[in-house]
Amino acid sequence: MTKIEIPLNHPRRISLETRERVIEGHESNIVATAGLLAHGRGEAFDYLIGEKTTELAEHAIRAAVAAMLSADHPVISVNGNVCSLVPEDIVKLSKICNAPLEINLFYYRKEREDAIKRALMEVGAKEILGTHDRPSAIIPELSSNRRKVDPNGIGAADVILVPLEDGDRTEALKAIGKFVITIDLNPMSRTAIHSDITIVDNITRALPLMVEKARDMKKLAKDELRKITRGFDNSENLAMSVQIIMKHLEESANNIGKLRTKFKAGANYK
Ligand code: PTJ
Repeated sequence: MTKIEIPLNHPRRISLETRERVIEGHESNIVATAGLLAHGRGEAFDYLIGEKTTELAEHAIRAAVAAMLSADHPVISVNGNVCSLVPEDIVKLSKICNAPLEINLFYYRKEREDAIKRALMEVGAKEILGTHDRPSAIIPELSSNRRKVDPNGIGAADVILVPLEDGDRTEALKAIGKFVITIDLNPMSRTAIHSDITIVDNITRALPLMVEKARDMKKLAKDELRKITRGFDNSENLAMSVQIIMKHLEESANNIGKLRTKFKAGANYK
């Protein structure tokens, strides 16, 4: 096991602990090797948005939770990264929204499916869809491993939460008429662009907020929930997310000199 001790006062402790969790997930077969790379890409975009949940993301979370609570058949798709980063919260959200969990892997291996199922069961999941022992249907628009779906899960769903998803599958889900919600730190990814609602935030911050919001909003009438979802504009959301990145980069460019006060630049050069 790789486990390293991260000092409590380390300025990047949360980020390093999260990275450790993904590495452990990889060692226990939950996370695909490509999942390590995907996580690194996520880290880079998190840096660019300022490593905090923006008001925009909170707005998207509200619209997403409203869509899940007012759906006839909501489903949550789980991959290796999602399972390693937020197992407890994904199970909680599934229970509050009556949205079954379906394992759907790009890099399928039976050991990975088993490890993910075990990890979700350990934190309270009662039933997991999409496993090899269940019936399967096919998304015709897709050629990858992810074309297989559970007929009682994604196959029958009207609203699907697909966090950290690849672009082809998102497009295929849209092509077969699903309402797609994603969580993706990259507002320019194909998944972000083709989804109906994109939460541009780190899944580790977004999921606990979704659980909290779902608890609050569960008491709202379906009409009211639908109004919230209909009022959301994803193109505007994504354009403003890119603006946030640009503003953050501009501020960083202006402040970089001020940050270099600890050591005089070039002082050790002989
Ligand atoms: O477990 P599997 O086999 O299904 O594979 C899962 C991965 C993630 C490897 C697979 O879906 C994949 O290759 O995804 P992509 O195409 O790399 O897309 C992942 C997206 O998630 C990228 O746009 C990343 O920026 C984003 N991302 C990564 N980590 C986070 C994230 N978004 C939110 N929170 C994160 N922690």
